[in-house]
Amino acid sequence: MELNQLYGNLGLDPDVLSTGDLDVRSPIDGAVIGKVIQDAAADLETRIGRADAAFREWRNVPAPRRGDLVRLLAEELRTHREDLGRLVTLESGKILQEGTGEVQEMIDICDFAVGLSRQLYGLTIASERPGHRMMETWHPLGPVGVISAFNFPVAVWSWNFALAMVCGNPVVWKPSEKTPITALACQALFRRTCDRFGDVPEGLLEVVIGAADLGEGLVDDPRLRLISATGSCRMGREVAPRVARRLGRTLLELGGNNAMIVGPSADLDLAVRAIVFAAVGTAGQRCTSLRRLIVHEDVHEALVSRLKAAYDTIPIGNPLDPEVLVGPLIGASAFDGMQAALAAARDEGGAVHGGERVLEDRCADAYYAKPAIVEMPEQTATVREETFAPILYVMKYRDLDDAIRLHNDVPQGLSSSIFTNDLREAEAFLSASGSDCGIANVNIGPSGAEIGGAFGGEKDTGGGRESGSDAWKNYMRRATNTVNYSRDLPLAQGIEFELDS
Ligand code: UN1
Repeated sequence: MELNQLYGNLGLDPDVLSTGDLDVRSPIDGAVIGKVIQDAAADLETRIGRADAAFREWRNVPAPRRGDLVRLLAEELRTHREDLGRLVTLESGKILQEGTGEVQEMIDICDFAVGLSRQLYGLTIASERPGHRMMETWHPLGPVGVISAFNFPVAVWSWNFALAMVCGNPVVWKPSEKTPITALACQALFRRTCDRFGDVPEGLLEVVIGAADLGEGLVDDPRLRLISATGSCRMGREVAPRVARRLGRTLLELGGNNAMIVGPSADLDLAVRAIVFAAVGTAGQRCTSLRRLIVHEDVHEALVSRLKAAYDTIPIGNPLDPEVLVGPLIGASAFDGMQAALAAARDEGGAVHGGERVLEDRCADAYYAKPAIVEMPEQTATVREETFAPILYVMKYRDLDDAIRLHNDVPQGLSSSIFTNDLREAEAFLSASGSDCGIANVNIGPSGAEIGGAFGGEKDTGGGRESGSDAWKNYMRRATNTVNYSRDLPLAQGIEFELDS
């Protein structure tokens, strides 16, 4: 399909996309697919101001009515699932299945949010005072700043946006500089949604395009009551104290170093499929990608040789080709980071299988790499770091307690899994002394979570939870209300405070 036609379908003006000062390159071949206009600091002020003004109106719209707007957005997304999925592939390089999968994830969270718009429940709590009622009310929090990463350019934003909308909060969104066009497409689809809905304040969604300094502008602005940021642990370490300084809230979704333990009773056929999808899917550029494999010594050899054979036949290439399973890395620095990690792992005694650049002759300006398996003698410094590339470190264990210790002995705590048919092992892994991650699975890989659960992780992953379950509470403020319907004024804690009159 012609690029301009694709843009047109999504409501983007191709002329506007050719006049900007930021070149957007597709990782597929390095070609420029658009020139977008970057915001200046003054634009940021206007945008946050608009979101703040919109908040004053939107917070008073009943939540189910707010949900209706999200329902219409989901309709728009259903209509444009294929086109937006294709744009995700062009801009981020993930295969088309995953590009459209990401749009499906947006539709799913919108549907979830529509239901939620009638379920923003508070508790009623027994009061210790006679003739009193105590309850909790959840109110809209305020405008939310969302900072998103290139690897899930639209889904992670939508987790935040759909919930923020029904919770009554406008969003100011700073997408990755590498994927601004998908953000502008979401904005265009939302604009259409608003036109159909009628009577919505301007400023419910403001998109800010530009470099890190604009992100800092969001982080420091006290009008943005919540900053929801997805990215590296390094980024989180900068964002968290800055937001804390102004006593704002953060929701951080940072790095993962996700592992799988494979026990002696594991179904290896299933395990191989799960491992390959989790380790090489999205070219290893998911925060939930499988990076460490901890295998029982009885099945180690069989599993590793099957994995190597599978890796040797994985189709790598243009992610628009339906046969391809591994697309390009996002760019040169991702490839360099991968090579540096492999070199370091080699120095630490690792045996590297794969990892080299491929298709360089056909795509000199794109970075395709063969996914790597690295057999490690132990969990070295390199293994403990997250490298955003398809590298799978494999280690051996004998005793499950040791495997769990190794599993948890990394700074990050996002996602994890165990393959076992032994109930005791599975339950031990899920127990309080098992995996220390925010996501712990049995007999499925660590990636590809559904939207219904809370998504996020512990330790250096930042502690935030977004998407399903009760993650909506992040986007609201809780008021505890006590109502006295008696003719007395009893005080809590039985305090007597009588005036002489
Ligand atoms: C991310 O990589 O930032 O669980 C999010 C998954 C996806 C989301 C990943 N649903 O792999």
